Amino acid sequence: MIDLDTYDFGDAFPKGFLWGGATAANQIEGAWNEGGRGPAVSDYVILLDRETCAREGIVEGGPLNSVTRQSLAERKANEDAYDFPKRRGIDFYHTYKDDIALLGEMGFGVFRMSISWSRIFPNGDDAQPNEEGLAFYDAVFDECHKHGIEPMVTLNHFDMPLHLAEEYNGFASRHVVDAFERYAETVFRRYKGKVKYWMTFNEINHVYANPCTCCGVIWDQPEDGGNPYAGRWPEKFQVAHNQLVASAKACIKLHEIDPDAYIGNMLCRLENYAETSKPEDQLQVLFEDHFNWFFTDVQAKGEYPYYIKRFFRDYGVELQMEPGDLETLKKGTVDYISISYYMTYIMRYKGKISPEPSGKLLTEIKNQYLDQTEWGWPIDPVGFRITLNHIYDRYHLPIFISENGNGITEERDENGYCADDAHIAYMKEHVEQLHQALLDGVDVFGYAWWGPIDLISSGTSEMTKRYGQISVDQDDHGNGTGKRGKKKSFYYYKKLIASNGADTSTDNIVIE
Ligand code: BGP
Repeated sequence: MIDLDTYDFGDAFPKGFLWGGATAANQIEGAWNEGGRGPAVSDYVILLDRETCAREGIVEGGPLNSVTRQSLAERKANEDAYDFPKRRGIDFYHTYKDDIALLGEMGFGVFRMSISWSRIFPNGDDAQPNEEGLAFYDAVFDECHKHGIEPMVTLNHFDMPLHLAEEYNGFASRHVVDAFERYAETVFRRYKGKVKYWMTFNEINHVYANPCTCCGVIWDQPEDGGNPYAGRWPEKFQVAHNQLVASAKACIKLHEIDPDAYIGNMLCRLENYAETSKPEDQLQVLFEDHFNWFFTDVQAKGEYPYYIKRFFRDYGVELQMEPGDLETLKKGTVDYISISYYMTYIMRYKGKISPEPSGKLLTEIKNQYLDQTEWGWPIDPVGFRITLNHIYDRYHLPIFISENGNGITEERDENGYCADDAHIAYMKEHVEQLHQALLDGVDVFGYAWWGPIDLISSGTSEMTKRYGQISVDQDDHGNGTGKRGKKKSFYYYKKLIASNGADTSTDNIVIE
């Protein structure tokens, strides 16, 4: 990782800074029933395009990308009646060579991706791993290295073998912790020397809002049709505990198997502002911060933080621990901190400790000083610098930006080109603030744009919400040639990377 002592604090980023992009298996691979892969929960998640959402009154911020016991049974019984976009992804399983070549052309030094657990163990807990699945990732990693790209691998990015979800309720069960440890050990041994950077669970804090997507927990749909994930704090924190133990076990294993590799956490960082200067609003910010930091506090410091105990008391959380859990958490800490950063939030005092809003994708209170994306996500580059300082101040560990970006709608020409100036503006402003954070002394060693190639949205399974520098000719329903194209942002990011972050100007972009 980067040694900030050698950084000259000039216009460019530190030498060796990792520029790149991030994806997830369930959003790109497709080939859901090929190569010996077993079914995953995400294979039963349906398209929620704008029309459907408007018709059914569905708003972002709820558990969009999940299933309940009832909806899963209904979808399994009537497979033909539904569109399951994550089954097709963008066909990366077959196109990875060309896709990685395009990433290489942009000058990527890092490609964050995830392994599909059910491609390695089709049921999640099989006696033997699936050799075809293991060989696929060998080929992907080799292809990355061919183009000078370091693969960075998330062990679990919103991914759960269906069998483990249906039979064991995902991370609600210790059986799944054991299965995860074996899966992690299998891939660590196989890819030793090929993969230097790992991370355990994507946006682990989403257990608050959506334990299904994040942890493979399938609950019953309440009879009143309400949100199955509202409240239920004792169960959610038990799932979180199991997942934190699983994360720590993976860290311990990697350090045993490959001492030259690094492993990090991955937190959806929610940076909060108080609505007013009222101390109570600021107190709410403190509460919300605690609930967000909680996961990273355990993963980086190796113990439960003091503040969570009050919450456990107030909400009747009594964790079931197994002997050795606390020692495992202590020993299995992460080597670096990784976050996704998309936006900031505004907090108003609610009269009691209440983490309910955390994990929601949209704030209830709009920030009048910020523009928003078409999906209503506030755009806050300065908040990015603030959050990086907060993280470094708290942990003093190297930081990797796992995700940052904006989803937009676009019109492409027949070559797949479009002038996606909104992506460029978002990147420019965030990279400039990231540079400021480096000048502040924050140790950041890499930046991954979310979705450098258009992919299936995590929240709604749309293709319409595009993040990529590389376009994909595919619509929400899977129509299109799948052909890749280069957008204006492709040339912008290429130029930015070539200058190691020094050239963020938008007026000298060369379209080749
Ligand atoms: C993060 C997820 C990603 C990704 C991103 C954008 O929460 O880690 O998987 O998809 O958000 O969200 P969306 O795809 O819903 O626009």
